[in-house]
Amino acid sequence: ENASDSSSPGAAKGDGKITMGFAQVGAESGWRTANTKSIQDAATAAGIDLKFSDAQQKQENQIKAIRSYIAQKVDVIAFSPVVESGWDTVLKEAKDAKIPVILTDRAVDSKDTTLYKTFLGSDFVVEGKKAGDWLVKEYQGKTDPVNIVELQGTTGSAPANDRKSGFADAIKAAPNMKIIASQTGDFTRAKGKEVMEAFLKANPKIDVLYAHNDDMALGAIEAIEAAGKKPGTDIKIISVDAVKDGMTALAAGKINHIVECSPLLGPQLMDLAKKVVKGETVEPRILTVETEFTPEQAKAALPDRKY
Ligand code: GZL
Repeated sequence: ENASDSSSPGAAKGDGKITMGFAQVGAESGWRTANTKSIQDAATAAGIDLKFSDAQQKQENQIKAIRSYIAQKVDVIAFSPVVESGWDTVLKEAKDAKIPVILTDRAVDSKDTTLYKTFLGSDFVVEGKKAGDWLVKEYQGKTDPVNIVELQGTTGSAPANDRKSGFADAIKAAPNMKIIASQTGDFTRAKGKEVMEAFLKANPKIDVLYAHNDDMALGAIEAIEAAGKKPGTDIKIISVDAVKDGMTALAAGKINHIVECSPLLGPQLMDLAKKVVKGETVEPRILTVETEFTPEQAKAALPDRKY
């Protein structure tokens, strides 16, 4: 009797329905909220039975959730690794249990790529490069020193590592540009505000803020205004994500440019899950389609912005 054979769909419930265990990072930002909604709505639309957990941005909670999905013999596990390292052991346990794993949003640095079937998400190095390229163009022809402060995402996360390196590479084209301070704001508004307050106290001349997400940029805007400076004018701001609140600040000229990072991975994830559970091979890396916005483009996009 192989009813409990976890390679067949609906093994956990035996009703042919696919059961997915999803271990989410947390609820740290507007982007994450939109990402969670996209996953939950897409599971319902796809008729996939979703077990969902929020790790409050703690790796040990994500590992616990993945272990519980293995114990429940779900058909497929998907998650967005809060940081890049430390996943091999639990991914090996999933592999030994013959449960396929799909990575979404963030990547892992495991050398063994047989530990997961595919990675669906953005290229964060490209996002950082887009932000840097825009800044270099913005200051084209100017030779005065440009002092940049950087609010990094969660320490050790793929978006923080890659957005930092992509941006740093791009601004090498402008020798007058210098990152004078760089610190994590953990992708949250509160921390972004706190760190920006410290930047403002320690650095009399800040020309530009590069924030790895809109939530930290919005927190920084509060700090900049409290210091009696005009965000977008006295201090130019470039951010990443393009969530509604970020786009609203962009349209109002408080942010100067936003590089989009789409959270709407749900539908593609569910399609991939069905293929992977059937044992079909899928592309090892699936890139999200995304763009970037000026204030004018934000004004035009806002009315029908889904998130
Ligand atoms: C990027 C995602 C990041 C967002 C942040 O794909 O992992 O995490 O840029 C979110 O807003 O907190």
